[in-house]
Amino acid sequence: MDAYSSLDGFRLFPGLLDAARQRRIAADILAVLEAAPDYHAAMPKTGRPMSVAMSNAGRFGWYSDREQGYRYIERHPVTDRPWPAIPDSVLSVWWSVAGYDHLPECCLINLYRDGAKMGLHQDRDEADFSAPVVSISLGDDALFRLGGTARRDPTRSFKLASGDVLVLGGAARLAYHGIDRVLPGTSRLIPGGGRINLTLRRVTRP
Ligand code: MD3
Ligand code: FE
Repeated sequence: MDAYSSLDGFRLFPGLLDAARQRRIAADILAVLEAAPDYHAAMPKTGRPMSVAMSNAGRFGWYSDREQGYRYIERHPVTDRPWPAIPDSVLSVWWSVAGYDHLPECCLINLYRDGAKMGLHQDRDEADFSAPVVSISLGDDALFRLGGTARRDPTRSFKLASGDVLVLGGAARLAYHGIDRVLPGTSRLIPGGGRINLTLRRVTRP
């Protein structure tokens, strides 16, 4: 399979998902959002809402609020119901690229609408960094920034398009990364426009 890599463990599969698979996954995720509506998580301490709206599928969902900060929770913060299951259309992507023998436990759904972006950060709220994170991009193109494992390391930018899949394992698992901006009107996949990114994660040690 064709993959770009620079940092050890960073693999980009441009256009891995064809249009039919993108539509299947988008429809399955819209159904998850019917059962588990998106919300704006808040920054720890300040309570400032993030511009990206979120929801989750799987046993654990990623969440943050002013009082308790970043964490995984087993119930939707508003409905108090368990998160919906991760759709098979999404799990099949994990099995084809993760190279990891256990199921993901969280599918974080990031919904980027009008001007939403995500600052440079590390993903370190999970108990096991030996599992990779798999990211699926759907809808509008995004400018993605990837750095190193220290905040001051140099960064480089990539465009992520609908159907692109990223695998972050090895050293890349703890790399700083963010979304500088989404390019509106570059895809018609998501009703109402915008971008959806799915990140599949292991939360606990198997
Ligand atoms: C590099 N999401 O949910 S996906 C996130 O497009 C997140 O919504 C972005 O960062 C988005 O935490 C970027 C690509 C990605 C995901 C996880 C990573 C890159 C990563 C974990 C480690 C290093
Ligand atoms: Fe992240």
